Amino acid sequence: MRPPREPEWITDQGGEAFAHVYRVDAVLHDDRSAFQRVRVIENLDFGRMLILDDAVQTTERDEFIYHELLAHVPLCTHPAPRRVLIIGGGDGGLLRETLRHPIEHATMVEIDRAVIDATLRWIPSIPARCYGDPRARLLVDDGIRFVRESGERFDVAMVDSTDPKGPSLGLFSSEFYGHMAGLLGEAGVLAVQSGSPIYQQDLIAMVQRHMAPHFRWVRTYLGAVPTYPGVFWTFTVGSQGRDPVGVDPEELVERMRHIPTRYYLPAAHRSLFVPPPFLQEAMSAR
Ligand code: AG3
Repeated sequence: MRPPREPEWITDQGGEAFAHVYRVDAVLHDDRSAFQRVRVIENLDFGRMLILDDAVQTTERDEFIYHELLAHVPLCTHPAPRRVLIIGGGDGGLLRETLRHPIEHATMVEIDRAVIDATLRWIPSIPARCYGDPRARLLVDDGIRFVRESGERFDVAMVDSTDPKGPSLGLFSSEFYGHMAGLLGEAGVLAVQSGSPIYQQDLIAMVQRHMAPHFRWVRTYLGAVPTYPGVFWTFTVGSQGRDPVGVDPEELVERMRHIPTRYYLPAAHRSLFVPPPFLQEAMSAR
């Protein structure tokens, strides 16, 4: 009789000396694209998980938290968004949430087709039917180049990127935010994932510094994503018109009336921007 196989675990490293680990209960997909290793695994607690290199991107069970926060905060900050741009976001979760608003069109520019295909095949509940929506346009292309060269205009843009390494590093640069501001109108809003307030405080400070010259308001907000190292996660929004913190709560309720959510709450919108003091201190110490 053969001894039972040792279970494999995936290690998503946060800081120098801590990580989240996930048991691999089944490997559904494991491939290398031109950009990264793309895996979909099954895990008893979180369901199907999309992993790029060794970083958990999203899981069946908690994807709604990240995607609701990255979509609804900027979309509700703009008074009447019609044209939306998504950079990255290959799993489709952000596009799905975006299309729940009464917008005219959303363009998603993802560099790695392998991510789109793997999620569509193995975790179809995340993209749902977003690519079939006549308002959606999908481009497999370099988002940095698109933002620099397309010349198209948008009301709201979001950057759903991986960790700031390799090809995604340019998505955190001042130059990129400057080009982005050029595509957005007077009331334009940009939201990005800006990393962990536990082990990436320098990144948050850098994003704020790089956005500041190009946007009237720059605000960082907080969410709890159980499957990212350290759980606490940040997003940063740059806005030309309205202050994201100041949007009237009654308007938020009205705008979200037909968009039921499981994490984002109009009544809690403002408090997303108020981190607990220990995090506030850590972030502003930079
Ligand atoms: N984007 C990844 C956020 C960074 C996660 N980092 C990590 N686990 N080390 C998420 C994409 C979801 N659409």
